[in-house]
Amino acid sequence: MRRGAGAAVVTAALSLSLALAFVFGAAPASAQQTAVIPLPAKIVPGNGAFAWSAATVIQVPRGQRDAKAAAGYLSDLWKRSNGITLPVLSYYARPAASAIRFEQHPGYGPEAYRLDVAPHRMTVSASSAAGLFYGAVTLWQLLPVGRKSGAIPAQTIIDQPRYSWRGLMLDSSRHFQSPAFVRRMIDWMAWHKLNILHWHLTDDQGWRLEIHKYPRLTSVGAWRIPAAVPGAAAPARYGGFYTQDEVRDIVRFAASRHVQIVPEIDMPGHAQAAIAAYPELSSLDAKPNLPVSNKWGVHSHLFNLEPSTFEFIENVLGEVLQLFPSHFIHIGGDEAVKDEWNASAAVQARARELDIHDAAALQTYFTQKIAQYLTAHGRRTVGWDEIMQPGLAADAVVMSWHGAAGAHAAAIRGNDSVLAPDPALYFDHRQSSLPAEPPGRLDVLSLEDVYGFEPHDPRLTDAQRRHILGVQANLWTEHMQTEQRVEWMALPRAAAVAEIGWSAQTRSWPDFLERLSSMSDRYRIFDLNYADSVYGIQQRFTRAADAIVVTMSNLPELRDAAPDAAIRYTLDGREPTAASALYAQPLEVAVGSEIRAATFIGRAQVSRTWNARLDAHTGVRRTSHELDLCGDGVGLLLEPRAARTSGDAPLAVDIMNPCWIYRDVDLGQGPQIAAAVSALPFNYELGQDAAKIRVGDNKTPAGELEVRVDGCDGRMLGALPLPPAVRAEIQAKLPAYRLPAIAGRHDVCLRFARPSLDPLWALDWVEIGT
Ligand code: TNX
Repeated sequence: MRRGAGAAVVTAALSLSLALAFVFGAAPASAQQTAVIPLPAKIVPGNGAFAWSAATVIQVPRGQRDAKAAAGYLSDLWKRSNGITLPVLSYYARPAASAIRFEQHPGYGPEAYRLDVAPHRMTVSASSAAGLFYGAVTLWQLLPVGRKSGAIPAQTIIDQPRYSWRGLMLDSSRHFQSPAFVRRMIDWMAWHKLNILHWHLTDDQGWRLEIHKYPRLTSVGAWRIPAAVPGAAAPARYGGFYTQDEVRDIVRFAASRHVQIVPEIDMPGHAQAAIAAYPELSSLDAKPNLPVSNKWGVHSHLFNLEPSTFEFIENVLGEVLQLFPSHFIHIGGDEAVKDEWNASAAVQARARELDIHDAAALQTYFTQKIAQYLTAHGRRTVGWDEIMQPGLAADAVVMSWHGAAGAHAAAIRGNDSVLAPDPALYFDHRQSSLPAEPPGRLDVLSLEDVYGFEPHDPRLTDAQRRHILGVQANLWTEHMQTEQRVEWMALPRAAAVAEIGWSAQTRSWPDFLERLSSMSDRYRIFDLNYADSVYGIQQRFTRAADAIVVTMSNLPELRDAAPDAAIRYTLDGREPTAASALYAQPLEVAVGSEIRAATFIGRAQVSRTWNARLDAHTGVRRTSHELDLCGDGVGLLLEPRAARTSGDAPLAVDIMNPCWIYRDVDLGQGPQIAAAVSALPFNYELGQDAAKIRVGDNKTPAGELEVRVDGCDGRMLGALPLPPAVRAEIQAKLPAYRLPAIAGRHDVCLRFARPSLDPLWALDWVEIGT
């Protein structure tokens, strides 16, 4: 498997490679005092320090199983991060000069704990197993990783979470992750004190949970043929599912990490994979023979309302309840467009029988029936905010994704709710505008943006506010083809969610960023493919006579928080170090040079190394990342199937309007234009919106790349005909073309005129030169 965005990014113009191994110095001293994420509620400094080494022992009172479990967890983490095994001993076994104690006492809140660090002794006290566990997590974070001994400043930490729901949603339908990956995710969630894994197991593109009673759900529903451009050979089938044994194993592991898994079986929409397996579930009167979908977006297929379908769903949920002991069961409810229900004679007949007069009320009926089943089995229903309709059961939980409004409306009407708003906590957005980001939604959701999300709405009364259970970020995986990419999209943004969900309302971005450096050490030790975007380097190249001018900068969110962050670089092919040249102003370098750069804070390298070889194309050739998009329809970062001359960076494209602007080009000499393009499958369900996409305005059979000035409907300077899509799957370089000379500098618009929606064309790079 390819490494996601940590992979090499190679362009003809530049070869960018993110070195996977990089040397880091120590984190700043102040951050090491209490570099805990999420920030504890209260820290009281003490006198002296606790000295620890391989001679330190962990002690638990005899018979306290929860204390022993937390102690064992700490010992295990410590072994993994520092390579030393601290024995877990019974309390009074032997006096120790350096002892860590876990003690269970009454009087603490459900997840609360207290940690006393004193010379010779550290003590974790809590009432619950979770509290003891979180005490262990905090204690572990006080230890710098990789060391064999050290001292922790004396202090008392008194801590408890702000919210009881601190979640991440993992979409295993759009792309499948291995059981090992899911366990690994639960493992790192635990050391962020994240306690809910909402597991999105079914959707139009795949049913991922083995159900014994309905084997076709996985033998058929777990597999799809991925989309390809028209005429291309069909790709190999894609899919996978979790066996019930695997699920039980994951659930057991999650319990040991105090993570509750909330499974989601989406209904009545997002049901195409199930309907592909069992067409009788469909709302179409003529039962369809549907494939498992290979498209993204909102699909039209809904479950019908026959008693046999409810029986099917209840049988499925019966097995789900056996597997998942969670209080909460998520039944989706989102994006159920009612066209099929409105068009179906059978559904309409049912509606008349039930005396229900509109389709929205039918969904309410649907939700209520399922919620009653879950209530009868002692569980609470969770659904996306579309379930919030009159008559919703009082104990149902509303998960708000249409911004935060749904959660607040739910709280006002007395339903518990979870904030999982789009876009604020939607981790399918890229986290910076740097070309190193993997595919995803184009709008940037930076670490700082996530950190700045505030769940509290001051308009709520105290009683209403208690209905806000917490926060959750969602990892929708349409564009996360690999596990490494899921990790990149999740980390470190999950650390910000942890802090929003656990810590008090006051937050400081510079302080968080400082503490994150210690967390990043942990990510590295555990070999997690976390994003270092916040420390990334923006580069720009321009031509100056025979030389290339290289301009570099850190992102504003880093400059504001860490004014001492600096870019260091080399031009001799060596790795940059804390002693390398400090970047202070644009560099003029010769064609053929190689530049390597990284961000440093003090002596510590905080970004991966970025590297580019500058050649004749540098500063002339621009990739889709260096151009502007013409509009803001649905911006995505997409990855064509084939290798390209611009390397692996995904292409920035607005699927509603594949059109780019190259700003400020000198057209005085009638320059040559050359471009490389890629054909992508157009696999989006857009409903009515598809009609808004301009197609059919092509003049040659496969369409052309139009070159215009004075706006995208302005004067046409030329049109580069496209090859058949199948060839462009391997990237097509369009023949060079000389533009007419027009005086002055112009914004050049590049847009695709095409015969049909599929394929979608994307501009890989364009070069306008003499
Ligand atoms: C909307 S959020 C969806 C998902 C998509 C997501 C992409 C929600 C309840 N539905 O099906 O994956 O947007 O960002």
